[in-house]
Amino acid sequence: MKSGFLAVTALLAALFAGQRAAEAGPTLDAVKARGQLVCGIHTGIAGFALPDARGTWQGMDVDLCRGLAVALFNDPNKVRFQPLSSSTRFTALGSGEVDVLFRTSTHTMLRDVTLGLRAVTPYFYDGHGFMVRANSGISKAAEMAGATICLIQGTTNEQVTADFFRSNNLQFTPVLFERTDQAAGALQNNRCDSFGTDASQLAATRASMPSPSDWTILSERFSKEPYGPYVRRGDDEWFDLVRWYVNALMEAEEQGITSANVDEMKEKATNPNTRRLLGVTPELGQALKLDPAWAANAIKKMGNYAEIYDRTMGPATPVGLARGPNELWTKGGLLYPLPMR
Ligand SMILES: N[C@@H](CCC(=O)N[C@@H](CS)C(=O)NCC(=O)O)C(=O)O
Repeated sequence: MKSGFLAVTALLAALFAGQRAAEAGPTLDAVKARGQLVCGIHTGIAGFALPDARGTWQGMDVDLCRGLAVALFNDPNKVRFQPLSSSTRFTALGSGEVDVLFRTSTHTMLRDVTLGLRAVTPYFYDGHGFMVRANSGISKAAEMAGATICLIQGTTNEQVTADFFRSNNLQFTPVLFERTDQAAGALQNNRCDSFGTDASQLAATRASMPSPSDWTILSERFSKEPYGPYVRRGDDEWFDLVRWYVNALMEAEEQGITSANVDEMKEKATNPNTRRLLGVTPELGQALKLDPAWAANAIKKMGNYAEIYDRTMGPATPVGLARGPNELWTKGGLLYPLPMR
């Protein structure tokens, strides 16, 4: 009887240890020991990740990486950016070349389940579209029978385009490229009739054309393309951190906390949700093994979700995208931050 009890206890202890091992993960410790985050980003697209005239990376994905560096180190410069093409991004993450991807990457089931990675949480909602010459006479994709379509290798857009043409019994010829600038160049040189990619990427590509008004983005959307950060599978601690960091930026917007008022809110807030988010009470930071001010610091240095969106791709920028589905749920959009308690 006694040995049976001991065996059960030993089994439970082993199971518990196994569970703890699964929860703890090497990434946070490695990032802390390195003193720097390594973030996989796009090779160059306005609005998400593009070097400015001084060579400094700008864009939403870039700012999300910088904000994560602030949550970790209270320093937006403690991040190294690793540009990755669509076809190499997931293997680069899997092999440990980067700690996280913030790289215009759609959260799909098969990527989430089969790549040894995890899509964390959506931070930008988009859909696949097509861009054509304004004088092409094409107003909908069904008019592109026999067209040559520029696509980027290793993207969801490859499959979405093939699905659309096949399901409509239309022929098309794909021309595949590794980088966006190559596809945009081929489009301008009439090597293809259309460029097929996410609408935000089309808007950014169009804005960077010598004569944007020569190009039309067809109004139809052919897929759901929710962008999520990706991390390696099996590292729950790091997954949690990335997930709740993204959530915190949306939660800050919902609570009206901005880079301009975060200090005052921290000092004066009586709302327990605000006090928890800003680390006046320390439980959220403790749960993530971070400083209690992790979210307050990120908001102060990089802004809440709205501030990041507006300065990188909002209507006042060359990309010029309205918030649309990327508004908070309280304003008719899809952003629904989870409760932070
Ligand atoms: N959301 C798509 C990818 C969207 C995207 O990033 N597409 C283009 C931009 S049009 C690209 O990959 N460009 C490659 C590059 O320039 O590195 C996916 O997850 O597969």
